[in-house]
Amino acid sequence: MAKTIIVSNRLPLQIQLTENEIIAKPSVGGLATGMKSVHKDRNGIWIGWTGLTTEQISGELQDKVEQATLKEQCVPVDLSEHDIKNYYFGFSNKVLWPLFHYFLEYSQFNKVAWKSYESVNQKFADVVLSQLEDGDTVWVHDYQLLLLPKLIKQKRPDVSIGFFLHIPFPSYEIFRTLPKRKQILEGMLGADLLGFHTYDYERHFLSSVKRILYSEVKFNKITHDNRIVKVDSFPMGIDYKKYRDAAKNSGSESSSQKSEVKLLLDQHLNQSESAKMVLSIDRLDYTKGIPNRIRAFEYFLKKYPEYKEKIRLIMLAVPSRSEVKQYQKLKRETDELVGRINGEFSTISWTPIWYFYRTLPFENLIDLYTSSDVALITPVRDGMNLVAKEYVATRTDNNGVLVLSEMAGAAKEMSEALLINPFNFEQIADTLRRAIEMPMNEQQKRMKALKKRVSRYSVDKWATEFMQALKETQQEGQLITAKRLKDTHIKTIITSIQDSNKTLLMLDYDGTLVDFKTNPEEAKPDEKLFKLLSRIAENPKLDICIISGRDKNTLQQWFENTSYRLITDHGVYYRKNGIWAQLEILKTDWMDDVGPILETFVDRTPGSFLEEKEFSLTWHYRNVDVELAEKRVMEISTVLTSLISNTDLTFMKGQKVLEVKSSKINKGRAALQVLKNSKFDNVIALGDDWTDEYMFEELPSNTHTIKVGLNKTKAKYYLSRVYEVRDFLEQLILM
Ligand code: GDG
Repeated sequence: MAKTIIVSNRLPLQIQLTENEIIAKPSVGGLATGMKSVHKDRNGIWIGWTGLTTEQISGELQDKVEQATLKEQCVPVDLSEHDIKNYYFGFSNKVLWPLFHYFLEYSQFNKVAWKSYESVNQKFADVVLSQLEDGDTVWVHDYQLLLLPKLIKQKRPDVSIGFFLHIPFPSYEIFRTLPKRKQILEGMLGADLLGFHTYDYERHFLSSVKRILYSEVKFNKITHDNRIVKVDSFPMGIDYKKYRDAAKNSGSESSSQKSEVKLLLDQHLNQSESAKMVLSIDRLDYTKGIPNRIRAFEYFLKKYPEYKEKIRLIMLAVPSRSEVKQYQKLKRETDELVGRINGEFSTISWTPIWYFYRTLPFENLIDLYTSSDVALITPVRDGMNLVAKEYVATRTDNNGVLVLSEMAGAAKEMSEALLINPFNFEQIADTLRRAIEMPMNEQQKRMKALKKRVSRYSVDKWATEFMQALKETQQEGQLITAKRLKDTHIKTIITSIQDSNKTLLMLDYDGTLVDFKTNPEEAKPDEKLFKLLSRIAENPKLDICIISGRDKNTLQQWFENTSYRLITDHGVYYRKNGIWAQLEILKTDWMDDVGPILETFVDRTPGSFLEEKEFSLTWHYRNVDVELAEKRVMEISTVLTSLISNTDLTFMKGQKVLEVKSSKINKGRAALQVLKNSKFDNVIALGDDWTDEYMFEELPSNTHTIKVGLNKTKAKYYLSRVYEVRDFLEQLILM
């Protein structure tokens, strides 16, 4: 049975090593809960690191750990201390994490860490590939594994791969500073569906793809490597019922059952009618805006001194990545700030900030949520922020106020919260006051609306919707009307060659015989291609014809020493038996009228240029800012449409070019001219772009037409890449 393979840096397990036993217990984090329906209920497996390095579990222990994880439907990836130091701390947490959270100055690129990131992603790929069976689906998670989708896709193009990024995707202006930006984007684009928490992250990602890889992007679909990659936003939710039920139970405890934390909290709240509690919970991370929050709270106490002795900020900071220098610095800064403020404001009966630097058990977390009148969640940058949603879920009486940073992904969905800019202390202080003073009916109105959304879009729904979208992406991919060229079809083609007197093999050049290059001069034929073609040409039953939009001189130079037929300039010139002829008699006086108009666009569009070919004018825009180019292409199209109506001119949009030429020139007409009065009784035609569609359309219906790439086509078959074309051609030699 086909299964889903979930891949994340860490397995959702807590491994305990005792003297003679190893216990793997499922952990109960948000992701593990959300994936339950995909993982355990659907017989899936989860691949990731156990949290123990190779050095810690050498020898027999390793087998034991593996056995224990397998029992939980998990497969471990073995990582060494070196891997953790470099791949995890070095690249993931010292380069990607700060950069993706706009902490450009914290992002320190180094080669060793990058190499390790590459090699660990490969380790993950090896484990995934070893577990993959036909029909399986893979779902990769987060910034530690950005290269993994491509590594899997390269080996198994048939497998459907999803990827979800849990942190923000930064604006292009930030992302472009990453030395390995191209590799990172290409790695991600190995997936068929890419998910982000918000539309903004999706938008930033698409902008980087357009500007760095120059890939074609239409709405949320990217054409990359002859595949369609879909991008969408899926805001992650929480296990709403779990938090709601725990909050209900926490309210019904007798005082002897109450936890220590709860008793402490009660003590504060019972101090006076007006005693209020403001809560903040986060990992101790510089993205969470902890120092800013403390300073803003200090400012609040100064601006509104009437709240002294009444309001208390209770701050839970969970230890995190304490091996990294910036986290150590943040810890010192937080300790000092709390110390200074408590020193300055405390009275005998009141300390303004209760600060816990530790992880609390789940029940205590619930106690904090249920006892707090206000949740003050003010990250300077946060992918989503689940704490905000958990606070809402625990408000069983619909009271309480959520003050939330607009820099958290969650703010996009939680508009009924009081949204603040975490850098604006004035606004934070005033909003805190508003939250404390908010009338109960307003609190309840806002909280009800928040709860409705948080309960509806739970983490389970998030996972199910992602999987559903991935399935649809896969089905859309199958909508191409052409059939994939399989061995049985190749056999039929070979038989047709054997049964015919003479077969014409029409081959487009760029994108069919060689990969498309940004700089066209780099796409010269390689030695292997020359050999391949000359071996095919040895067969007396086959004639090769290269049909291309390239100019006569270039193709003549490249194929000077061959006897192939050549059709150049989209069908203007034809070489047969080494002699060139012009297939169409064409006028060029129109260029004097159209040229100056195109020049005005060149002047207004930095990076673009005009190429005057013998029979056409081509406006090139591959170096133009993508968005400006889109706008200009629309403008030029409008101008040209009215300019060339009632003429025999036409214009075509190609790969980052717009070409004006006579409508008499096209590969279809040219191909038919070659066939006219010819000895060919069988034709095979291959091409990748839409100019080849004319050829597929015009050639006789029994032609074996093969499209290269996954775009819509009139061809009967398709192959997805250039190397598959070469494999196919190899078989024509061996027949
Ligand atoms: C990343 C992104 C995105 C916290 N303290 C304790 C404790 N927690 C739990 C909370 C919550 C989770 O940890 C924290 O989740 P966040 O979403 O707030 O933040 P990150 O850890 O930074 O997560 C973030 C998330 O991925 C999901 O995509 O939302 O933006 O940065 O569930 O309850 N749990 C317990 N004790 C604690 O002391 N038991």
